[in-house]
Amino acid sequence: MKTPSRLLLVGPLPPDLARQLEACFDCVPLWTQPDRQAFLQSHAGQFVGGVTMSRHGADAQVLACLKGSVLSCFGVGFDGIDMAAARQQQVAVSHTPDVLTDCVADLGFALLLATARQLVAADRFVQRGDWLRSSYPLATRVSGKRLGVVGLGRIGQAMAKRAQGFDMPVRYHARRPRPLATQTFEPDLLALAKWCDFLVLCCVGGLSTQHLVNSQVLQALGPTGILINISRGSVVDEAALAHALSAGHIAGAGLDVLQNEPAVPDALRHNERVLVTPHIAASTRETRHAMEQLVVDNLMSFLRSGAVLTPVPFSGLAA
Ligand code: 8YV
Repeated sequence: MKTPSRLLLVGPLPPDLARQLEACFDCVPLWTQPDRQAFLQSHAGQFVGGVTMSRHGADAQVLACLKGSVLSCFGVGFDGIDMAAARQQQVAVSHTPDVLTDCVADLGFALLLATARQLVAADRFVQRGDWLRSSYPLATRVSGKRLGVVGLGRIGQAMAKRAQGFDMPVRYHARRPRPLATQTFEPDLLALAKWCDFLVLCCVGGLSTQHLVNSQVLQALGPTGILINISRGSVVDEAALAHALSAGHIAGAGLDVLQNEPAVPDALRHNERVLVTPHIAASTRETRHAMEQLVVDNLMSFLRSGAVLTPVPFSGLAA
């Protein structure tokens, strides 16, 4: 039987969000159950809804347990959520788009600037006292260079908007052209990589984009090209990236996401031309707060009206 206030928490949540939910619901943590599968089966239909994060996702067992209710996800990425199962079980799935767009694009641009201008390595140079002995080597100009955007959704568009301020021509690759986009659509990713100086990944994760950036794309980007990834680690073939960097096929990479977070392959971690941040694109106090509020608002909206405010779309390349 459905308990009016029982809420399934798929994985640990940010403390402020957990506190907010605990004030309104009887929150049941899934990750502490000794037998996950047995728990989900025996509690099927007993929850008013569930909450997850992009990084926890939700598999078919969770969605079967939530049949006919709601799953509110903290994060815009839904590649970890089995959407086919959600459809089958008629679970309304929401995520947190829009509120994180600016911060993710800000970090994307920060990575782009920092990788091209070698900010971290330059700071280390000063800290080591090397400035007293020599000048820092020349870096790569950003202003006026060409930006290739993969996935022209909200975040891709926000990157393009920032690029305008740096006088950068922008082209984009997506599954299909965006009707209102002012930038040139490039249906061939290889051609885009060949054209641009910076290739920024803003697309969704999951099977549809797995290893989209492979050794051919990296070779096309070329020895002065820089790759920026603010989408999902799965979009890049990391072995191919490590090889491209060591062979000089590309100049550098700025990565906020990796395939097996928080593990970072040694070849990427110990490389001065690679800048890695620990998946922090949306991690500002202001954005996290807005995301938390949207998770709660989606849940409450579904419980009140049967519809969430920001439903997950069922297809598309852009996040
Ligand atoms: C989130 C993200 O903060 O929203 C997403 O999809 O990747 C991040 O920006 C994180 O996923 C929360 O789990």
